[in-house]
Amino acid sequence: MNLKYYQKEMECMPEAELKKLQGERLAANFRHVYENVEYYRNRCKAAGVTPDDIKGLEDLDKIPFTCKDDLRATYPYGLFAVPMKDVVRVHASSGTTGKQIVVGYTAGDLEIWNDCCARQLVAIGAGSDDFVQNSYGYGMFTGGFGIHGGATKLGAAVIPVSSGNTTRQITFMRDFGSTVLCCTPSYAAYLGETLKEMGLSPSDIKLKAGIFGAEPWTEEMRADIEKALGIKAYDIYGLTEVMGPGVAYECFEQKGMHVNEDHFIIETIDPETGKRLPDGEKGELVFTAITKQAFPLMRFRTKDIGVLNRKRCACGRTFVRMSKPMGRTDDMLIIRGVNVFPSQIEGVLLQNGYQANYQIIVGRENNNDTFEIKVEMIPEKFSDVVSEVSKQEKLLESSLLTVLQIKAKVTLVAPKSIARSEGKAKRVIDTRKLHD
Ligand code: DLL
Repeated sequence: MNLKYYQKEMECMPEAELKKLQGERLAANFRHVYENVEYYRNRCKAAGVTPDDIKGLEDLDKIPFTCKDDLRATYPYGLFAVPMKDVVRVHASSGTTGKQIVVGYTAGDLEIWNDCCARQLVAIGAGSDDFVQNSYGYGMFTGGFGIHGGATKLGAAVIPVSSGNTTRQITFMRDFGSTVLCCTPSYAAYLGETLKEMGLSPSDIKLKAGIFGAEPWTEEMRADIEKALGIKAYDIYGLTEVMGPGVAYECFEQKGMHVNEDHFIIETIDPETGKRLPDGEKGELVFTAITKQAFPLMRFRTKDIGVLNRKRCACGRTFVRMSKPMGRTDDMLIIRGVNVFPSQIEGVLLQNGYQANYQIIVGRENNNDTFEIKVEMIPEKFSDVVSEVSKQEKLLESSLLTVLQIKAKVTLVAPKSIARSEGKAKRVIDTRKLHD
């Protein structure tokens, strides 16, 4: 195995040096946020914390948390820490109420992001000779542009195909000689099936590796994808609020994802008490951005559950490894790589004159997510004429598509046919086994 690093001086920095660097960067960035974000300054004042109190890593616990609600309360730009003239990019993703959460980047932030994604590509053996087929969605989603920036910085040739148009993806793969594929794991599995359906096999393409993330996937799925596409499949973790893809990346070892600790501090906390947990204990992942300037969140609670491993990795990197996320503390679903909150669905139903009597059914067929919403007809709209029912279903499907950015199959069912609950409504039936 030919071990390569993109920024070895950082990726393999001795632990004591790394901690010192993190402490210095934390103190400086906390001051930057405190001085420039009124909302957060007020939070700190209420907690009795000033920049003079934060001198190093040992003071991390004093810093108040940030969560998705804070992004909602300050929509769209209230948490930005630089003047808007210095912002060169914004991205967005679903928030809990259907309102998007908005994040921004300075030119310097984009360079950091490019470096983080380039590290991932190099860690799996990619270099300037590679053709990176980037099938993550381009647009407000961070996946497409994030990987694009990393691959470009590395000097690889990017094929910016974005997601969708699956047979064309295979044609490009074959004709353009793609060697690295980047997309969600469910899309990778679908591409594998399509390859087969087109009468082709892995020997007809030049792919050698893939970088798949943005949604939960299992080791079984990894094995399926590796077989179907004839590649090594690697995991990548990230989230819009923190940066996008590239917050953490897998190396050849495929045993956890290295967190880019020179740019982010990761902690695990008890989601109930907010208390910091020792490494090795399962808890909610919390990130602090210590170098980003436009949108640096302090102690952002991700709601993802995971475990940290500080044992030295055989690859030589000293960055801590996080496990695959093992679930979430909220009700966010990730369907075909898109974040979906049941509250968004409920909002659309109510706006369309339906009641909150519905059931979301998510499953997986051939490694692809299925997504159906059963909705009770209401007496005023009741019809037993098939064409009328189907018209109403189509209307709802299109309103849902606008809000969710993903297609759901709507089935209207008879009034009062969905079981009423006596406690918390069980609105989601998720039969996917996404966590090991
Ligand atoms: O999914 C960023 C990304 C793009 C990551 C491309 C990797 C590749 P969001 O849309 O904000 O950002 O969704 C973030 O997705 O809190 C996790 O719950 C989940 N997630 C992301 N990566 C993984 C992964 C992008 N490798 C949310 N495994 C996060 C499991 C993941 N879940």
